[in-house]
This record gives sequence, structure tokens and C-alpha cells, in this order.
Amino acid sequence: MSPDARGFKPLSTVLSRRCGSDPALQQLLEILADTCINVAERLQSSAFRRNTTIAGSQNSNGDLQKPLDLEADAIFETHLALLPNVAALVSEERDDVHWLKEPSAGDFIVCFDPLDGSSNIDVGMVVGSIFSVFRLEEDHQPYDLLSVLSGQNQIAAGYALYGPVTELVLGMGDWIDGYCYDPASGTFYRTHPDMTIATDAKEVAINAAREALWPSPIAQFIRDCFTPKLSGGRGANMRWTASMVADVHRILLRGGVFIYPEDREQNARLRLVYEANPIAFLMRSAGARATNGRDDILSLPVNDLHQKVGVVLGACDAVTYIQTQYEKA
Ligand code: AFP
Repeated sequence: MSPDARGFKPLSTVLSRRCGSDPALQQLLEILADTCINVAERLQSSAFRRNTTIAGSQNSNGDLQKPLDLEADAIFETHLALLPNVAALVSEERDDVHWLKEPSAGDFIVCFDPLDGSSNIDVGMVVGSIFSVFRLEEDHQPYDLLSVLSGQNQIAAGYALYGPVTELVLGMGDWIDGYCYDPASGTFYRTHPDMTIATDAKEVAINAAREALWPSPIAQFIRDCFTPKLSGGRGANMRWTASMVADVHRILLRGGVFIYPEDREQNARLRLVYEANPIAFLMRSAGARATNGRDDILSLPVNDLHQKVGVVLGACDAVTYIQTQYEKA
């Protein structure tokens, strides 16, 4: 029986209601959904093209780029260039903003990590795409583009998860929905309306190999998390997939907290514009929080397209507790 016959609504039906007064944004979100379907198809065929070796190039962060990183980036550009009102792209795989047209008021800017977790590709683990949407308010130039890209200015965000099922999560601030892709019809159907996060943190996502570099508030919180309840701790379990989208999706569905802190040497790993900000936007819509340990991610100034940031996100109680520990440190 088809998903719609079982009561699941197709993406276009949901978005016509969610974006009813903004057909241009609805069209953009539908194009982004198609983009993610195309990336998923490319991934599924990649093993047979021996395409998972390193391309030999590096992105602006110094990360080695795999051919699929570049192919996913090209798929995003090809799809977004179809629309008359997407002025610019900001991608993890491109050093500078890529202008598609002379910008004017009402145009969109789309920021994206086309393939997040790509170091997982060679070993068949889950990867994802992350995107964030802004609308240009004025048509004067030159833009202070970095101030436009502040997290608070996002009008929509989403991610795709390329796992056993291709899943898509979209939000516009006052709502967040989850979809699953039905290959038979080539359509996303909404399976998780109005996602809300569990209030406690039974699972912690952190790369424990970096323990020696954790700042004290994180080290103390993690010690407490992994201390059994019978010994007065939180008795939490640990999960780490090395793919932010996969960890975030699990946390949205069954609660928990994701931590990749700025370490004691002030090094951070995750990128603000096209990883932390879109995920923080979605977390807020689901009743969760996202900080850099001290300050809300969405309030952080954007000083560089590829700036890195510490991230603590998920269940409000855990994120707020960690914030108070930073304040005391
Ligand atoms: P890649 O895209 O280079 O695989 O990095 C993925 C990521 O940005 C994020 O998705 C993970 O949570 C984090 O890095 C994993 O970092 P570690 O490799 O240090 O665990």
C-alpha cells in the first residue's frame, strides 16, 4: 500500500500549507529535496565507480576532498541554478561565495555542507547533507554578506540523512517536520510531523578520543554522564557516528546531547555557517538548545564563511547545565 494510502502526506502537500504565503520558498525547499534525492542516488552508485578515493584536493578548511564531496556540491549548484531567485551559494567545498546572479531584494542565499561525514563513505557508514536558507532584504550593494549570514537571519534550514532510508528534516523556525523517501513513487512523505526533542539526555554523542583536550566544564559533565546512576551519576550511554547529521537525527528522535567543544587549545572542528547554524535553527524549532558551550549558536557573529565553532546541542537540561558550568569556570 502506498504511503499516502496509509495517511502519510507528500512533501508538496505539506509545504503548500507550511509555506502557503511564500510560493518562492516552497519551490526552493522542493528543489532542495530533489537535490538530496539526487545526492542519495549518486551515493548508491558510487561503490561501482570506485569513486570514494580522495580527489587529492583540499577545501578551505584543509579537509581532503573526496570526489563525492565535489559531486554533491555540483549537484546542489545544478539544482539551485534552476531557480530565478537564488542569488548566491556558500558551500563547504568552495573558498568564496558563488554568485549565480546580480542580487536583488527577495532573492535567496543558500549555504550548505553538501556531504557531511564524508570520511564515512569508504566504510559504508551514514552521511548527510545540511543546508540553510536566507532571504536578501535590500537590493543595494555591496553587501556585508557575513552579517546577512548570522544564524538569527535564517528563514529555513534542513538536512538529509543518507542511511537505510533517505530521510529529510525541514524547518522554518515555528515548525520542524521529518520525511522519508519512497523510491517507488520518487517522493518524500512526512513521517514525523512537528518533531519535539525529549527533555533529558540518556545518550551522549562525543568523540571520547579527544578527552585530554576537553575544557573542564565538558570533562566534568561527561564524567557525571558516564557515572552509573547507582553511584550518583546520570548513567548515560554513548553514541558517536562521526557524522553530525546522523547523531543529530538520533538526538531529535530519542533525546540526548551532542558535544564537539572548542578544545583547551581553542581549536574547534565544526563549521558555523553551514553546519552549526542550520542544525541550531532546527534544534530551536524542536524545543532544544544549541550553544558553543557559553553562548547560543544562533547569536554568534559570522566573521568568516568557514569559521569553526564549538558545539553543545540537544536536550535543554544538559545544554543549560553545561552553560552554567562554563559560567563558573
Ligand atoms: P567529515 O565531513 O570530514 O567526515 O567530518 C564530519 C564532521 O564535520 C561532523 O559531521 C562529525 O560530527 C565530525 O566531523 C566528526 O569529527 P571526528 O572525525 O573528529 O570524530
